Amino acid sequence: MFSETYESYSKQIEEELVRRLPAVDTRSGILEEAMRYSLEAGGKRLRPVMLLAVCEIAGGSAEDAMPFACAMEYIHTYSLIHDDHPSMDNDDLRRGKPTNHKVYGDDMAILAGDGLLNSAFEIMLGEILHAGNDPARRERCIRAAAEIAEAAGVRGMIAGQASDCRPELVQGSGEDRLLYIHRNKTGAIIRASVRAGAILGGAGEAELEAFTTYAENVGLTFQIVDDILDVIGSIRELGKNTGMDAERGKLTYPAVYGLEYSYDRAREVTEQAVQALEQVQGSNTDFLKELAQNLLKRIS
Ligand code: GRG
Repeated sequence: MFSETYESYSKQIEEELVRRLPAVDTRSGILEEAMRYSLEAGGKRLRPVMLLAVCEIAGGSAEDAMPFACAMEYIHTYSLIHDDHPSMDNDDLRRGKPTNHKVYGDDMAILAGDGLLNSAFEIMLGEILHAGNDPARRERCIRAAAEIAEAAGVRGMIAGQASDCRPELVQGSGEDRLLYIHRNKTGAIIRASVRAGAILGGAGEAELEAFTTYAENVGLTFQIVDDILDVIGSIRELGKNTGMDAERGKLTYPAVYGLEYSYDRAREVTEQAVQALEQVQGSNTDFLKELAQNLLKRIS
């Protein structure tokens, strides 16, 4: 049941992702090709799936939330293109294919990332404009867009990436420093996906809090699992090179605490995510619980 529901959401997203992309000036055709290349290269679509699912659980419709789900995937895909760029991680494989700059060149890869990021804001602002005669929906769309903007920005993912590039400059000690990077680089947009979905679905304050705790724990599990997979996974499974974190001296759970503690921590944090959903009353949250537990399956 979980897999069918996940596939049904991701199929809807696949159908909409390119269709909703703002039209690129035809004289800049190569730009559109580069944007579509990474967008259509696959990927789990985890963030938009969570956004749509939470919106429905909170009482909204997936259709109304779709522009925000697409915006979230545009932002995530842009971040991967820039992260892979020679000026950052310099990776040649992503989603099982050559990275964007390997195919289109450094210049076009930067612009394809920029184009996707900007498209996210165009699509969300378009939705706010269209909600003109429905003040309640307009308000929800503005709040959702603000959540996403903050999480993708300099108090979220961009700050996290900056710290990941210069881990030696992050203040604090032990798990604090790790958490700071993980919370921002990976956690922020997972948290925003869930919160935006909840807001669009009309969740009340208590529900929103519960979804937020869930999302923060899922975000952390996701990153710990990603850290572990970089040590134990294979290129075939992951569609990207492995063993790179250690080579680049990245601050990761296995690097700081070893694999055993990392596994324990991932299980503990998943349990906290599942527990948080007990506070969401009157709706079936099984899909979200299974989604959290499924992340662990990647390392079991
Ligand atoms: C360039 C501003 C900027 C940010 C980059 C996302 C990110 C920040 C860096 C990616 C580096 C990385 C491998 C982080 C680990 C977690 C992560 C985000 C993995 C990729 O996400 P998945 O597994 O990918 O959801 P798919 O391909 O399934 O969408």
